Order: sequence, then C-alpha cells, then structure tokens
Amino acid sequence: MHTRQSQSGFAFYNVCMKHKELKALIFDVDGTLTDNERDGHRVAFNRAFKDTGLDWYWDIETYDRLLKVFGGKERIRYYIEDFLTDFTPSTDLDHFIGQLHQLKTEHYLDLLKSGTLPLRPGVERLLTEAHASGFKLAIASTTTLENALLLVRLSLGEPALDWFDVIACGDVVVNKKPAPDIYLYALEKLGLAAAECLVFEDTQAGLESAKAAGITTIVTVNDATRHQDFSGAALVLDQLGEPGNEFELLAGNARGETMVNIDLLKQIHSDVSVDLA
Ligand code: XBP
Repeated sequence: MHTRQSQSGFAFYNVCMKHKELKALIFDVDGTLTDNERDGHRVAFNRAFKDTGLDWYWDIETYDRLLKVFGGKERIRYYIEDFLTDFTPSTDLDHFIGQLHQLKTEHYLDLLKSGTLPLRPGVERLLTEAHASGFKLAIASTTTLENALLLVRLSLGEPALDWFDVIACGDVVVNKKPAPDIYLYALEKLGLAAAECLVFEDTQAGLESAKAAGITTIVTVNDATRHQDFSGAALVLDQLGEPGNEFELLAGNARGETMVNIDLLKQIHSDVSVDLA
C-alpha cells in the first residue's frame, strides 16, 4: 500500500513538474485566419504579372501545385526554375523577383482593402475569447508583415493589433515553413516554452513546422489543403466553428464540443501534457 501511494505520489509530482499551463495561442495567417490563397494571393500574383508585361497566368490548379513552396518570392523563383524552360529576366533574378513581389504585395493589400477576404468562421470569436481570458496571442506566418498587419487592422480593428504580443512574419527568419524557424522565433519573442502554447495551422507544411518546434497543433483545413497528411495534429477540423455553424471533426478528439473555445483548448493542452509526462 505504502509503495503504491509513493508510486502514485511520484507520478503526480512528475506530472506537476512537467505540466505547463497553457499561456499562448499562435496563429498562422494565410489559409488559417482567412481563406485567401486562391482568391487573394493568387489574384495578386496574376495582377503583378500583367502589370509587368508577363504572359504568366496562375490558374487554381497551377497555384495549388505552387503552394508547396512557402513565401511569395520563393514561389515565383520556384515557378521560374521548375515550370518555365527558357525565361531570362531583363535584370538580375533576385532584383526581378523582389520588384515583382513588391508589386504583388501592393495588389494583395488592395484586395484586402476591398473587403473580399474575410476572417474564417470562428476566428474573431476565438481571438476575442482568448484575449479576454488573458491569453497571449501571436502570429507566425510566412507572409509579408504588411499583409498580416492590414488583415488584423481591417478585420478586427486597430486596437486588436495590441492583442498580439508577437507578429512574426516573412523574412525575419531565413528558412520558411516547413522549417521550424518562424515558430522558434515566435516562442523566443513570447518568452515561452513550446509546451505553454498551441498553434493553429491549415497546411501539412505548417503543421510540420510547428511540430518541429515542439508545439501541439490544431489544423483547420481548407479546399486547397483538405487532402494533405495531418498526422500528429491534436485535432483536424474544417473550421473553428460558430454558433449555428459547427465544425466538422476530421480527426482527433473534440471532447463533444462543436466550436473551438478556450475550455476545449485547455483540455487538449492538458491531455497532451499528461501524455508527455
Ligand atoms: C503562406 C504563404 C505565403 C503567401 C504569400 O504563408 O506561403 O507565402 O502565399 O505571401 P502562411 P507573400 O501560411 O505561413 O501564412 O507573397 O507575402 O510571401
């Protein structure tokens, strides 16, 4: 009896020592906060190509293939190197890509301003609840910083920018997703351990990036990513869910919930922590 008590006491001590409280939620942007790849970024790339006098056009099928490369500049380079046989830019390639991408960013910001790229269902609700509950919030995205800032400003209002302790974007790290760099950077800036955070992603590469940084991840798929492999995600859903517009559970244990809320996130976090202990 004494031995069993000691063992369970030791196990409890072990869990307490290793269990970390959930303190922050880290969000990917493109495809996660807003479903904007096909109707936002793709359109902006095509407008930039036209402005530049290029006869390139990325239809949805082509764009979905290009999405395997993260980052707009990297995506253009991949297209030139892997899809075109004999393209030679009029200037140095890096300069050419940089200018083309700058033009694309201007078109993308215009699209955001036109109001055609709303937040996905449940995003505003969850961010508001998390902020009101005292959680730290962060963004960890491959996209250009201005894109993420304008999305938050236009969809949640200027004060909501202060909800985010860290907005980590684009070229602040050298290696983009699926490398863990952007999530490791966000953790460092938050001053938190991976075990104190949860990540929200929409792609396999984003999940791999977060997993490689050691952070438990919830995936909300979209049409471009639904077929991808999300092994290792804590939960895979079609969206975060709203009252009257519940999520569809694709993988994992949603504990009977129909919307992602702070209670569900705490349960997921606590179960993962105990599993690790
Ligand atoms: C997704 C991306 C982004 C955008 C393009 O990033 O790959 O590169 O498609 O953005 P995430 P830029 O899912 O990490 O938000 O053109 O501004 O690079």
